[in-house]
Amino acid sequence: MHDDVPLRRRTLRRRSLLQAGIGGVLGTGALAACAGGDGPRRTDSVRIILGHGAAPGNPRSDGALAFQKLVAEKSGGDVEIQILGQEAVGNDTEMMVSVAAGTLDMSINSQGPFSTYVPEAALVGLPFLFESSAHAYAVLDGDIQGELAAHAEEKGFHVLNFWDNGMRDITNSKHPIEVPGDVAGLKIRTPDDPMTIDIFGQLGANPTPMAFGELYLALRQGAVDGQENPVVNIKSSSLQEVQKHLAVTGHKYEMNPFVMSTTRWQNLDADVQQVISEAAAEAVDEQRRLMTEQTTEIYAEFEATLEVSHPDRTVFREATHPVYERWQAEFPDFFDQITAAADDVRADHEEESA
Ligand code: TK8
Repeated sequence: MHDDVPLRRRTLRRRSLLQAGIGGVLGTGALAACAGGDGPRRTDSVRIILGHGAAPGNPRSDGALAFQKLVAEKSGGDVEIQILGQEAVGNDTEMMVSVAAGTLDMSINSQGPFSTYVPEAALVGLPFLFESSAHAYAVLDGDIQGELAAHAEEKGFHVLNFWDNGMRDITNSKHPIEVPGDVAGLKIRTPDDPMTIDIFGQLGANPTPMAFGELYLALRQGAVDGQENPVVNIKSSSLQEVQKHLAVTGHKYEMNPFVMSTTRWQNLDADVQQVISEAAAEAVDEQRRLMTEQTTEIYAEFEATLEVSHPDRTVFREATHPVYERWQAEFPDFFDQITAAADDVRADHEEESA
């Protein structure tokens, strides 16, 4: 029976039938096959819902589309990724809750909301830990990802990989930022991220956590003076329209954890898991490539359209040093691990360019 069907595709179909009983979202073909009791049919499918918070044209959004296409190709159309972007199924914090509960299959989420479950992840955003996104990839893709993924698994998240949310800069509507003292007194929106709140509190700002989707209006109405994000996110959500000053501080790096509900993951056939892992590995490369490309273009554009300052980072690093001390005291082992890894990669780069 079914000798004409390649093994891999046959397994995918059989497994999708099993999922009908576990609450997976299924195509009608599978239901018909169940009802008819005459075995798997061509129309059986596994459908997986992927939520994210980025705007169309953002590398995260385009990377999600690349992932969707790769999964379709690799599974011969048997596995379908349905994307719900731009906070359509909740903001980052809400999507993390849904993935943990298993009511949302996957999310390309953000570092802060992820750190609610895996507190160590916030340390990826230690101020001035990384000099560039490339520096961060070299550190994160090694043992650090494994370590954070192990913690995440206990909380109900299977980590596929870490996408790039970029190096973060500050925008505001009040005045140019040249020295740390210029940040003091500004009402700055932050993500739901304890590290960012700590950094901006240390600088004397009034950090105001808020969902990303509410940010444009809050800036336009003056509910907050400014915000901090990579220029790619600023541009794809048009925040430059409602901000006057950009300070290229590169004060912290963030990754976007690509997570799947552990129960949903474990209930997938090994073949489907492999398709998803491979597609995620290829999609992250594409997303990082788009980030690099867009970042350069957008900096050039903003130099012409915004009041741009390039503060001395050494001064900002010194001003935020107490943040290091606090997080080191709280997570001594992971602090040592990530700062040592960052130093090693920096030393390698310096050696190469010497
Ligand atoms: C959008 C957010 C955004 C993040 C933030 O989903 O909240 O500032 O940088 O990318 O994840």
